[in-house]
Amino acid sequence: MIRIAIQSKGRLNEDSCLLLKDAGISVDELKRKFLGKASDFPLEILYLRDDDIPEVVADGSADLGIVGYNEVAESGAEVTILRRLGFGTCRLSLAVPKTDKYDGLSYFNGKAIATSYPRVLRSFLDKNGIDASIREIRGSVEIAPAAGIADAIFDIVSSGGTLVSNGLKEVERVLESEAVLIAGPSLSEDKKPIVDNLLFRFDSVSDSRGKKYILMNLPTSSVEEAVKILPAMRSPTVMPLAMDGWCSLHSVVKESELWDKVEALKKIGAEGILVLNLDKVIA
Ligand code: PRT
Ligand code: ZN
Repeated sequence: MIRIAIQSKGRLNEDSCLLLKDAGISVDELKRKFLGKASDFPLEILYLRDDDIPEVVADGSADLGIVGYNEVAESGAEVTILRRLGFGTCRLSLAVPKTDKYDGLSYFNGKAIATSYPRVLRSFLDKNGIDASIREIRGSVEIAPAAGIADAIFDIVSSGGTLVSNGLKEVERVLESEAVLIAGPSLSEDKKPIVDNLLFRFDSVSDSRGKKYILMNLPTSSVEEAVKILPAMRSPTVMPLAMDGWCSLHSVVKESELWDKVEALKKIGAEGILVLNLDKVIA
């Protein structure tokens, strides 16, 4: 049995639960309180505030955790990043009142910066030789300049909408973040195969995300061209059709490239193109 800590509510909860579900792990939602148990995998789920996850994993109370990289960096906890998970993307940035003239990092010398991420900010300022004071505040950091609490802020930015609506502008991107899967410094031998199995499942899920299965009929004479358009895991699968001179071609494409590829394939004679959802890619 292994234990994974995930956010109990908040921005990462839904995607963390979806990742487990897509990996074929069912958790009884009704029993979801503090500690849940998967019915079909040797896994316990510990639901916590995100701030607590790095420490709990570092001290071995949980074997794994799913948390924003920003929290890992701020905690300084001794954990290993096993995977970047591709959701919860955001950045930690410095922002200043939009009417201020900003001409580089020296702007911050002698200024007060409000943040919930003092450790990451301190290390960035020290590295750049900037002498600024840090006002640690929890929540609503973006109102600090207007409220006269600080001159600037250092906070999470995603779309940037919050900064704009508070009369601020982003001037330095300091740390890029996304949800990460973390592990503690020591994992007992009996738990390793379970973690490996879980990683294998997570990798299959992330390989299939954003991809589509595509199949079509194609004149045999166009196969060579089609292979150039559709480089699949090895190469597309080509199967003969009953009609002479035609074949059926199957492949996997990134959703973001789908329409460009479809257009190119139509130009070389592809017909009856079917695009299907891809459930899993098993390496
Ligand atoms: O209760 P708990 O302590 O568990 O949750 P929390 O309130 O501390 O964190 P939560 O749920 O807000 O965020 C969890 C994680 O999601 C963060 O640690 C980040 O890794 C990630 N994440 C991704 C974000 C955002 N995007 C985000 N936009 N966390 C916060 N925000 C905030 C941001 O601070 C800003 O004030 O959302 C606001 C809107 O952002 P804009 O730029 O889109 O306007
Ligand atoms: Zn939090």
